[in-house]
Amino acid sequence: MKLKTLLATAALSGMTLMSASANAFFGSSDELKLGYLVKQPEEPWFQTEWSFAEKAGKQYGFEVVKMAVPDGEKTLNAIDTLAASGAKGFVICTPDPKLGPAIMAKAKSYDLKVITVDDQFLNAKGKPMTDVPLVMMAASEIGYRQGSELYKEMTKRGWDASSTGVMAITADELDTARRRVDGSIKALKEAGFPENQIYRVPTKTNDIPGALDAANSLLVQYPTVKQWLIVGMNDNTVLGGVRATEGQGFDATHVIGIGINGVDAVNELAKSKPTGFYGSLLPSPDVHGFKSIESLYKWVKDDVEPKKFVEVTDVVLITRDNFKAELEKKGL
Ligand code: FCA
Repeated sequence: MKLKTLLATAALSGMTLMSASANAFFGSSDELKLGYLVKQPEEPWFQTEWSFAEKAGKQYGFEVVKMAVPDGEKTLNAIDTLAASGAKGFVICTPDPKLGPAIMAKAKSYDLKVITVDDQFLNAKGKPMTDVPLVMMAASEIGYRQGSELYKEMTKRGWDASSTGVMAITADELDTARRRVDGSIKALKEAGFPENQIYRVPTKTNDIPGALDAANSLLVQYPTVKQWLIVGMNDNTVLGGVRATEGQGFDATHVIGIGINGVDAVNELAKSKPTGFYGSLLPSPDVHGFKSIESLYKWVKDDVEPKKFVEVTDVVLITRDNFKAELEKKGL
């Protein structure tokens, strides 16, 4: 074979190989592709959103390209990859709300449609980008419920409020987190919990290790507190707080933690013995996953403008007693 022919053949087979593997990754080329990008794929919350997005994909006949975007660089690269695969848009829970303008600029450059889920974008001035469609939980209300349930359980246990402290692990730079924690504290105050025994501590990272560090630094400051109520924006934050109390010798009867997300608390609630993690508020990751990508699909396919703001309000308290039944009811 002449060198020229050899090279041409090699180049051709290389190309076929490439497109074959691209198809294996992105699915067949004629099916509509929509991305679903999440900041923390390790959280069952986001895995649940993914699986319900896929359910929508099966129902309507589109492919969901699931991508993990733990930081800004990965997010922008993911958008390039999506565009190259021929996708027409994506749903995203951003790793940082301040990336909003950069994400939108890149998406626009490829003519991709964007729907945000859970965490709202912020513009350069730090203000919410209300023009980008958003599906999220009713943060203040669900937080308020957390505070009410904590107070209710404390009363049920007959604790003396004067020797009880509230450990509120905060993440104020994330608007949904700030609203949940503020809602929770509001409920506790309104129920009559002494305001000067509510202690706030910021977490550096939104995971168990970050919350554990924050909680430890708070616990050493208040050695006389006998019982703790734990407030935080999600299950992992509250779990970090509970682990810290355990490390300081508090047992399950002296701690009440109530998380938010529900699906991230299943292993904890299934433990053979109760822990300080009393329960969790289960919102609707199924609805978030399904609705967000369904409206993206209708936008891309039929040009139906999505609603700018969809607030999901359903929430149920799951504890060791009812978590299996409640999760089953939602098909989780
Ligand atoms: C934020 C939190 C997640 C989840 C979601 C609804 O993104 O980080 O754990 O609670 O809101």
